[in-house]
Amino acid sequence: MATATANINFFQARKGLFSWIFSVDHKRIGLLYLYSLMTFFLVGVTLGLLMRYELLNPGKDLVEAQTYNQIFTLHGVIMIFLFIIPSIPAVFGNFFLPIMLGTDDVSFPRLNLLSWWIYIIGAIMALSTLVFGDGPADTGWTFYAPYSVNTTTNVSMSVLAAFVLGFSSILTGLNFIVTIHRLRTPGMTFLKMPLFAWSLYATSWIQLLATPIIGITLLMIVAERALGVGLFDPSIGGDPILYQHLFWIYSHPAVYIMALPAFGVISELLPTFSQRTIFGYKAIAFSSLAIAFVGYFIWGHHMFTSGMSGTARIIFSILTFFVAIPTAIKVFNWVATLYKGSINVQPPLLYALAFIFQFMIGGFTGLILGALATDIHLHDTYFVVGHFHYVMFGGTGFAFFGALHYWYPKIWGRMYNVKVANIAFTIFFIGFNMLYFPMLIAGLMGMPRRYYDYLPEFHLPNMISTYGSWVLAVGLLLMLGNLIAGFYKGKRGVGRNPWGGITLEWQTLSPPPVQNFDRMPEIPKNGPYDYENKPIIKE
Ligand code: HEM
Ligand SMILES: [Cu+2]
Repeated sequence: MATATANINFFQARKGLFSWIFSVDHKRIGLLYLYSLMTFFLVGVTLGLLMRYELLNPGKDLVEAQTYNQIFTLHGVIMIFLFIIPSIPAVFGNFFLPIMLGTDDVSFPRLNLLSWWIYIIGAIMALSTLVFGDGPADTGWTFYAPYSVNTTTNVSMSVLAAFVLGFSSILTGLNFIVTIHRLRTPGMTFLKMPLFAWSLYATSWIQLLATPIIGITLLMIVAERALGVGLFDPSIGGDPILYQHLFWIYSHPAVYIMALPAFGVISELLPTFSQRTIFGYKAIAFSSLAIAFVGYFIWGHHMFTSGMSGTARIIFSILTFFVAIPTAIKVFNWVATLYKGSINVQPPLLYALAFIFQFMIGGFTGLILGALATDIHLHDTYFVVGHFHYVMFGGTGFAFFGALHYWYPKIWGRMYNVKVANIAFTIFFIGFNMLYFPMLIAGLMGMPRRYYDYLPEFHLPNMISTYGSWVLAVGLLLMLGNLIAGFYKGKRGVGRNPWGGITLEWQTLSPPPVQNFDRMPEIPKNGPYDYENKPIIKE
């Protein structure tokens, strides 16, 4: 591999917009996803801030009730389908999976480019509802029937967008599964794969098997709206509960499409910054598969108040508790990795620690919602809104930004300002918890979700939450500003391995050459996290 061109890095290879948007290099595609996904994320954040502003005081602050309904729906659609589902796999999976496996690209590079294009088309469709038809859907991101069949807002375009985006997700999953089976470098057995690769593997199977279900279900909504076929609307002979089953059969596993890659990232960050071999490699690897599997059988916990039989509700409740087991196994192993580690406090580690803290709040509030008795009280309250933001944003979102700070020097060959990153993290972390913890309290007090107004008794938690959203916005802007400043002014010469990581991406140049490696990577003999026999990486 050590040819003369091998040292041209992937930024230098070809220049110009077209060399990017038609690139089949997995690294460039990863960055295309990064830039587009961050743009949509900022749109979603803006909508979130608007909602929080409306909820600052009881009564109308900013927008009408109907506008508010459309804002939370668009916010949900953007955050779920355009940001958090693709996030870690599409950006860091694309960029790093082939490098971590010691190979030069994914199995189907053109399909990979196609999935980015499909993603962009789906995103444009989702945002086009702002100008076409009666405006963005007002159903909530769940599109529950029969309202979604009857409202005049542009539900059809929103669900078609989600349908199209599903293909992008499926193609990425397919690509990763084949890449992991076929392209591992000689000597890299399954049990020598980094845990990030394991997590992507489990995720990919969910993407491949569950996504078609939501695709078909959403098409049924379009058919129902256009032709009145009578699938979900009881006034024409349909069954709205059927819609809820079909929707959650995908959308619960989709929670693991969001969570598993984040677990994978955390399993990379902790050994690096504890400078210690990961504790319980196999347990972490196999628990990802267990979560992916059990995750298929618990969708009914979203429907405890929808009119399911008592037996079904008890079974779904018990099965929901089962998924806590493999998840707890991971948390124990992470904490054990930190224990007796030699901890090197750096920005990525801060994000990882915040992840563990916030994901645990998300997980425990999830158990409260999974318990049949307590869910009856909490269903459709702000407790749920607090819970899922802790999981998706406090969990996966923080893992995403941790990954960005971790792999930043590898991707761009420069280093951001660490001090500013630490300050930004602190503000972001405080803002996050100020924004969402009061939602849990408001929910316990009985405040329902999806309303633009509330009773005066809920004022205090709402006020704190809105102030928190401003603190969070400041932290977020500082973090992104610091990362962007780093592209232009960040210190160069970070070397191959600035953090002392042990997976293969740290053996190559920063930024990586077009072919990924300038020489054959060495696979650590005793598995991927053997800090006792850490290979010495020469510059
Ligand atoms: C600045 C950041 C954010 C703010 C201020 C914010 C705020 C809010 C608020 C106030 C609601 C509740 C609306 C209601 O029930 O009346 C909401 C709903 C929601 N948020 Fe966020 N959010 C933010 C970031 C995120 C992120 C990062 C995600 C996903 C990763 C997300 C996903 C959702 C979803 C799925 C809903 C439910 C929408 C629905 O009810 O259909 N949010 N958000
Ligand atoms: Cu669920």
